Amino acid sequence: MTKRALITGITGQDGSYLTEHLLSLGYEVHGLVRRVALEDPTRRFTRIEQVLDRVTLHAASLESYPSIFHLFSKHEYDECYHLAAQSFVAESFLDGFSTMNVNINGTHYMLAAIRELQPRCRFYFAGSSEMFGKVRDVPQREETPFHPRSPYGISKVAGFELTRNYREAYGMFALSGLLFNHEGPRRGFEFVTRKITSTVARIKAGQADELRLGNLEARRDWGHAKDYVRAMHLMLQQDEPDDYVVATGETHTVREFCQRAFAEVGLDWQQYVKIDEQFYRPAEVDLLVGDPSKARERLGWEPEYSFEELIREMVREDVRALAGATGARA
Ligand code: NAP
Ligand code: G4F
Repeated sequence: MTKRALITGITGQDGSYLTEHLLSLGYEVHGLVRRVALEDPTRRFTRIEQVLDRVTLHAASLESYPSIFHLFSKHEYDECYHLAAQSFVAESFLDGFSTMNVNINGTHYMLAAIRELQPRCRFYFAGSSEMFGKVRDVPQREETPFHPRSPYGISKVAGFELTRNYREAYGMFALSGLLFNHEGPRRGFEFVTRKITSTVARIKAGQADELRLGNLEARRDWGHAKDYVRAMHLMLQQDEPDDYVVATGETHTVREFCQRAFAEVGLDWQQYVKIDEQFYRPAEVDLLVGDPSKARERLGWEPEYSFEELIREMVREDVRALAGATGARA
């Protein structure tokens, strides 16, 4: 029988890759979108334009329980992937209140509506390595205590605890993926990897002459989003609900990402990167590196992309997109 999945955050990086993955597996895919997005499809659906004729979109507000309740009264879902969130850490320092509102209450509304209307629907919560924050173990594992360093990280700890509590209290198949940073050519331009690769492309094309960044010493465990959405799906196929770290097990500095991205187009990063205090955060997460042993052993999950391949693809796609936009030859 065809499975039906609901994805919140379908217009985002992960939502778009997950949609393609589930469609390739024969799923019927539905997505929750904001009403404003439905009114402005050419700008808001850029990541899912290639699958628009194969998905069903529903306008709903994550800030309203009645809206979410109504969504679950229209169709039965086998699986729900709750990816929608204010996902930019730096923004959460500027507006912690709206980050908390959407990320915590939105998750609670989803869980409460599923419990009320479709308790057999399997629920995935998009947890984050930001929950480990000021890390207590290296590498970070499922058992590593949380010490979030931003309103975003705090909101994800709350979402994780809500999800666990619905699982324990009401027997729901509800779990969290503790996903480390994952990127790709569809990454938002505000995140450091895409900021770097898109600016590298503009510098190479003569459209920019510098790249302004904050902390170059921060270390992240960067994987490819295409690999990580496969893990989300695998988690919901297990016999029992459980939480999983998804990571590559490698860590690199922002400096190293810069160096490699500029080298892809034959440039020396040191000639272009300038440090700008405005991009430092009030509290930084200095080091993230995950231990994906549990995902590897129980889900049979392995990442296919290396760090080098990730950077190569991102730079290549940004160079190509720019050449297409300007009519220049690639
Ligand atoms: P993203 O590209 O920023 O996408 C976020 C999605 O959430 C978009 O579809 C956005 O819709 C939607 N959204 C935001 N606020 C909303 C609201 N108030 N109402 C309805 N929808 C709203 O994020 P991503 O990288 O795909 O990440 C997906 C999830 O995984 C997020 O929960 C993120 O926190 C979490 N996560 C990401 C990473 C990572 O490295 N990428 C790692 C760990 C966890 P619009 O298009 O309308 O703005
Ligand atoms: O790319 P970032 O903004 O990602 P961050 O903060 O690690 O968060 C991402 O990954 C999380 C998983 O760990 C997700 F949960 C979250 O939703 C998001 O997807 O910043 C990465 C690092 C930080 O240490 C930051 O201080 O890069 C450093 N950085 C240095 N200069 C910069 C910049 N980050 C940004 N965005 N812009 C800069 O100019």
